[in-house]
Amino acid sequence: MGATVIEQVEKVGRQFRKRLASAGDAAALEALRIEFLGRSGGKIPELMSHLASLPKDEKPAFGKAVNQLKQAALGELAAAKEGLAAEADRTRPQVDVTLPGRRPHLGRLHPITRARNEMVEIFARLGFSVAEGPEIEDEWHNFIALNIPEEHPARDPLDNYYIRDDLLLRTQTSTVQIRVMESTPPPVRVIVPGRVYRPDTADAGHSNMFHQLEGLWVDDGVTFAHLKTVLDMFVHAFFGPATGTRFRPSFFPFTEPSAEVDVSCLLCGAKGCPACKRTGWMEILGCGMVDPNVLRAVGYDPEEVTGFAFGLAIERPAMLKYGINDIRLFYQNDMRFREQF
Ligand code: 2NL
Repeated sequence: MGATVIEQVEKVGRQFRKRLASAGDAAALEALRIEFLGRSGGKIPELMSHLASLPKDEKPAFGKAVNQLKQAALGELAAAKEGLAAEADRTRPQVDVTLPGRRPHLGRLHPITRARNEMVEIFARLGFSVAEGPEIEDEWHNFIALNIPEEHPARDPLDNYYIRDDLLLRTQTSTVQIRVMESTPPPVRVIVPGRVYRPDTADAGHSNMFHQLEGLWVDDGVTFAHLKTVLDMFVHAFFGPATGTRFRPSFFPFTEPSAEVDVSCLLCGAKGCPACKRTGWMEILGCGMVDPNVLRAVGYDPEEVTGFAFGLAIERPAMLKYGINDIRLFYQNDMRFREQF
């Protein structure tokens, strides 16, 4: 008889656990609590009604068994409740999708990069390839091979960024063309874009770092006519076919003869305005026929080959083309400026 009532307790226990396993929310747990532990009519308290019919010596063991089941059921219900709460916490959305989004800043090309790419593309169509080289240079590549003598004012230590007795930040990218000629027999047809450095005080038109694009074409029979044609074609491709060009005699140690090239003022259509100082023209580059001393310095024979070279600051045509009135805007990374390109 005793064994059967204990079995009764175990059966209610099994029932409770089976139902508990399938209770999926707080309401189901509460219904389970009322069904099994409810003060009036709960299945576990109800078991106690058997107590009266048991022999005296079996009562304590039976009472203990019912009590243990009650305590266990209470504990398991509480644990299940906690488990549900933790599960809800874990699956609650971590992101508030109703908040306004953060708009990402899209990257874009810097106007200097844009202008350089356009120039490289134009010269590539004329058969020029791109060469690059170091920004820290020796005096041979920056001055001596370029026919700039020791006493020349361009070599004044105060007008250069020397980083050691014999090393400086390059002041033009001609250094790379010297390197190309030193390592390649003629013909060469290269352009060299890159940063150059001069200790200038910054203002609307000057920066102690700017970007140069130099070009060089050396071959048997290259003449000033090739120089004029290539630069005219460049100006027309970059600024538009209606742009006028003007070649004025000039002087550079590394070219002879030398010239400076003006383009008709893009702002006033060559009528004369404050931007072109009422001349109708704006200077954009320097050029000339490579000096025989430079050809000899790299081991070329000036009786065999001739060449022309030119150099420009990328900033300058970029400012003219895009209507930028202060060179410093290029280097400040102000997004209000950058986003206009
Ligand atoms: C300017 C314009 C120029 C060159 C650069 C050059 C390079 C070699 C040989 C000869 Cl390897 N010339 N470059 C020529 C003329 C002008 O730059 O205003 N420079 C001070």
